[in-house]
Amino acid sequence: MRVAALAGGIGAGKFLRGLARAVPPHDVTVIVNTGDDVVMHGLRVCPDVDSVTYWLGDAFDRERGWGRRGDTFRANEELARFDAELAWFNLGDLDLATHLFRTDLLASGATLSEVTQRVTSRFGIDMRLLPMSDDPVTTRVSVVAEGEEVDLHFQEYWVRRRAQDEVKSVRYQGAASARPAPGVLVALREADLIVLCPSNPVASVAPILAVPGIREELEWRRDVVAGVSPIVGGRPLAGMADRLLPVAGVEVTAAGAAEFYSGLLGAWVIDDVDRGIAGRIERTGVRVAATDTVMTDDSKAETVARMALALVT
Ligand code: FO1
Repeated sequence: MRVAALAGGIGAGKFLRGLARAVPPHDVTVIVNTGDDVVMHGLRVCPDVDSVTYWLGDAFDRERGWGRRGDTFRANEELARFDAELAWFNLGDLDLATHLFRTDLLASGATLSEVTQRVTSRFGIDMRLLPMSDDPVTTRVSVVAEGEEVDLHFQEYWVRRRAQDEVKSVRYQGAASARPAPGVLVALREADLIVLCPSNPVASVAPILAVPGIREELEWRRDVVAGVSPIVGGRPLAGMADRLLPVAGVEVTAAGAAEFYSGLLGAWVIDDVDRGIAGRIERTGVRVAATDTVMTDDSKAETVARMALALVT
């Protein structure tokens, strides 16, 4: 049973821990968003790749919702003493080691795929993690701030400005000329199940779909594509999956998120509380199953993963 998963951060991390209990982890390829990658103080930071790595490596800080459990922020605090403006993106001391290691290898000519393989093996991860592309793709958010339209890096919008601005549009700079990372298209072509993790559709999954060839592969293989709704009862399952859906013109419901993936989904897993809208989604030609998708532990996540598997196999 070969599985390919399209993944963002928190929701994906939780789900993939369950998937690891449902199928042999060696059979899983996780294709991770890099659109929210950012260069900070000269260091390449890959928030979604690192989130999935830390979740699967049992090192994620579940309470904070990002970074490593037990981390300290001494370096960042010291940076703030030089200039508070420099320290808005909080890099933990342990987390910094990951960025130092990655940046150094990239500078010596390694690709992001190669670096990711080194990082995930250090965390003892059996799944294969691939960045969506080795080429730079940057999610940019156009917002109205103090009456003027400004174009921001995704992290400036989300962390620095706390996602408070009115969003006009989102674009994935560089995506049109990016190539899928080695192994991505083959993994999608050969998968018995392609799963869209319960991640933010606009911020996490859409950048992956924007890399030429990936969306097309899902369209061809629609029958084996199962998504897990990141929206439960009109609210996000984890993180900020509700944000930005309105910008894409769809409602913040399990049906709206399914609509966002129109033409790509064979099946859609929703939460029990959303059973009432299952018929609406089914009428668009998508198989629907409901379960408790609030993955408060690995065994619940396993149930969700098994449901996605059952819908396509
Ligand atoms: N999120 C925050 O809300 N504040 C931070 O200071 C912050 C720092 C940070 C550092 C490394 C990292 O990998 C992620 C970090 N995040 C932080 C999370 C990140 O901004 C987003 O949640 C993801 O990019 C969305 O998937």
